Amino acid sequence: MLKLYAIPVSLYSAKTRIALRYKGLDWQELPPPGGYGSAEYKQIVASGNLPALDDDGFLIADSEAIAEYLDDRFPNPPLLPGHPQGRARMRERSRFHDTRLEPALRALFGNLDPDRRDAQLNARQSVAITERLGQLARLLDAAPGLAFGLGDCGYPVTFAWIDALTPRLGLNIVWPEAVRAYQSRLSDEPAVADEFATYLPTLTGWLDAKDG
Ligand SMILES: N[C@@H](CCC(=O)N[C@@H](CS)C(=O)NCC(=O)O)C(=O)O
Repeated sequence: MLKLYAIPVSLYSAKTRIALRYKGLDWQELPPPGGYGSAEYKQIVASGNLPALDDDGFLIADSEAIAEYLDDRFPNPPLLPGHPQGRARMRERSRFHDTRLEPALRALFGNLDPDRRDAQLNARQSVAITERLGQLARLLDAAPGLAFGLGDCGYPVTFAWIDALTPRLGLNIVWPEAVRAYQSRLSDEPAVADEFATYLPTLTGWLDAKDG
């Protein structure tokens, strides 16, 4: 059986679970021995980060590499369209998530500790996230009608984090209508709904515990 090194609240672990669920695959989830970033886990995964997939001894890290591997290994249902431009658009969408939108959210993680909240960081990242959401609206507009795929697996999770942090940190984020509509379409996708049935309560509980 596939093994996934992951932890429940990890954003990229949830992205990967959405890809696994979309493919209808079963997997066994394992916490990283010693915790992520630990010397023990780095014996298994050089970079020490999550998620990582073990397919019968073949070990691969990075959610994007994992999703593309799963698509090659288990082609149906596909995570990438058949035509070159559709495939390129899906990859563009996915990389925009991983390298642009999610890092703008992640910059706020230092503010999760209520004793160390930096109001200027909240204001700066509200602007940065708003700008990225505006750019995403343009990307979506350039690629209408793509079926659910690789490029969509990370967004529902990052959107959920932005929504959860907005009242907690007092963020001021402007959501383009097209991005809210995209979020709503994604939440109707069964792989996303299945993941969210456990992920959203986990995320809320984790953030509540941080808030004390
Ligand atoms: N680009 C990587 C990012 C993965 C990532 O940042 N994972 C976080 C958990 S959500 C992590 O392992 N952080 C600890 C670290 O990077 O050492 C991917 O897509 O898998």
